[in-house]
Amino acid sequence: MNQQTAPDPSVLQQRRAYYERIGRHKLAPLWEVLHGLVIPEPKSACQPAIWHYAAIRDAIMEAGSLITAKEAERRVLVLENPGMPGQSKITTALYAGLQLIMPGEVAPSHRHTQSALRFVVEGSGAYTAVDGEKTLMEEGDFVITPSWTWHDHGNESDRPMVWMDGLDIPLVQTLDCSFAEKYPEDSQPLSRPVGDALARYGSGLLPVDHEVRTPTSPVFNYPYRRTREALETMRRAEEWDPCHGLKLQYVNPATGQSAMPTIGTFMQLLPRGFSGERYRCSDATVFSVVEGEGYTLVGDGDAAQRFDWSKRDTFVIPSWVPHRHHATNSDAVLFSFSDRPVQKALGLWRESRGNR
Ligand code: GTQ
Repeated sequence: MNQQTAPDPSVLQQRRAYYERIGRHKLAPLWEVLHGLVIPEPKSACQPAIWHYAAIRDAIMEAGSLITAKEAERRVLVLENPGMPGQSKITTALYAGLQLIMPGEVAPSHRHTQSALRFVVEGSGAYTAVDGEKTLMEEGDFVITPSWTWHDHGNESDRPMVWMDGLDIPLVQTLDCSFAEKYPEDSQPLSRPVGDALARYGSGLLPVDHEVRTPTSPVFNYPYRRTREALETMRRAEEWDPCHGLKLQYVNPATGQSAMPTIGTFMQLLPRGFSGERYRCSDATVFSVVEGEGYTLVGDGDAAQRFDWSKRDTFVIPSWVPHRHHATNSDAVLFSFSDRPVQKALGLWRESRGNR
């Protein structure tokens, strides 16, 4: 761009007076803000951050004695991005939280236009019911609550369960299309047996007359057991991606698209000793550590931060921030989610590898 000389003070004064006059007509000069609006590359308020599970587990459990799941409706500690405090955002477009359900509790049924994912962090055997079907949840399972479906959660096991919620709350807020309502009872009636959706849609088969009516996957629990087995079998080919190790995306089997329309979900295996190459992408990404330990270098040079992580930790990498994953003493498995499907649908998504 051309170098410009600063205008003289009287001109600046005339402009200010002009801005004030046009302000009365609900007008504002673009040239004062243009360079902050149309920027050469993403510069987000979202900051890199990590939540070590060992450091926050007590606080999560304490919520269990301060408020019931029923009173809270959803007893969740929001994972607040430190760059956007008070906004209930983990990235600019997405929300995340850690939800606790104690044995015997029910989080009452409701529905909303926001889509939700659950990623089970600790515990075994609690359930989510979605649209008349219950699914029992195990660590590492990825469970979907599609937009506008009734859902309630309960724990009939004898141990607390904690899962990470990921929702497109900020995105829906930006678009002003939030609708929500409560079900008249705590629990919705069940109309299908446990496991029905997975059998019907998640076995490489579809009912012969299946029609795609919504963009969300009809499979609403992707069990970790199957995902882990896929990674374990695939690793034998020794085809490691230099940045991602071995990375799979969850898909809607009826469309081949992302399992959820607004949130992309992924699972990756980093073999022991893996040292990833530099990578960045325009979708800010939330990671949950399922197995193993390692670290991620976030940023470049002197400004780089090192996030050491282990099982159950959560960390977030903002849009376009370069990072490298490392697995140290064991294989590591990382679940992640982002707004990638939205960016892709709009032709906006970018990534870059190596030193670009
Ligand atoms: O389980 O429906 O973390 O509606 C935030 C909003 C969970 C839920 C959250 C919600 C839910």
